[in-house]
Amino acid sequence: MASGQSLHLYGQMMSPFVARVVLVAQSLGLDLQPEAVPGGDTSSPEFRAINPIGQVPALVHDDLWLAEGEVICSYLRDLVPEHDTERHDPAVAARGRLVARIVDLYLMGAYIPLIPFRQQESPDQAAIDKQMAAFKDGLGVLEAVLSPAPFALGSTLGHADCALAPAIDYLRLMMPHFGMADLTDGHPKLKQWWSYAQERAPFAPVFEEGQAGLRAYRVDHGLPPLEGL
Ligand SMILES: N[C@@H](CCC(=O)N[C@@H](CS)C(=O)NCC(=O)O)C(=O)O
Repeated sequence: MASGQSLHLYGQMMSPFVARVVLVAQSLGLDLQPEAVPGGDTSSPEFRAINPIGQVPALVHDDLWLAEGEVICSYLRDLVPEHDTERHDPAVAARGRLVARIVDLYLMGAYIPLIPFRQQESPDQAAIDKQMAAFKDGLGVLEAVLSPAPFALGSTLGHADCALAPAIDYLRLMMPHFGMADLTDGHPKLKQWWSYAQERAPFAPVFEEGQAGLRAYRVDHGLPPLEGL
């Protein structure tokens, strides 16, 4: 399979889960650009028919539909195994998936319950503190796993970078609201990796597109501007 022509990825680049799939596809030589969600909304019947979970990303490839960013990334890697540079070494491949899982379960997983508090005038501070403690634990675990040189786990771009970069770019904009001004403070390996990744290809164009989408979304929804966006 040489091109991504019969593949359809649904979602927006402002979602770090979607941006991950785009970065993985690029690293595999697949040109996969996200398309607008059918029916205009993740709750539409048209989209639910593709992905009953009702979240982006979703992938359609002929008769197959898939959901969940990590599952989609694994599918793409299996589609073009000859382009998957991590496949030859099970330990390297597994470490990349471990970073992705830390991102999903312990960073994004700790952040997502915080989202409703952003709009509340008197949010439950104890509940926020609990999620923040979990988030900080997640950052600590990530720090233990990273070995930047200059990519997240060594000298070549890997799955870990594709999962981590969009999530860190998103979370660095969101966490100041909860009192965490800089995610990299106290995390020297994350800081080293981020200082390399933040302005370089293939990440920077993906960040730019995601940030433009997030700006537009916030304007459309009457949300206040975010520092750094
Ligand atoms: N577990 C999912 C999480 C995906 C997710 O949270 N997607 C969000 C956008 S970042 C979403 O689709 N939310 C519902 C919506 O936007 O309507 C994955 O790993 O792909």
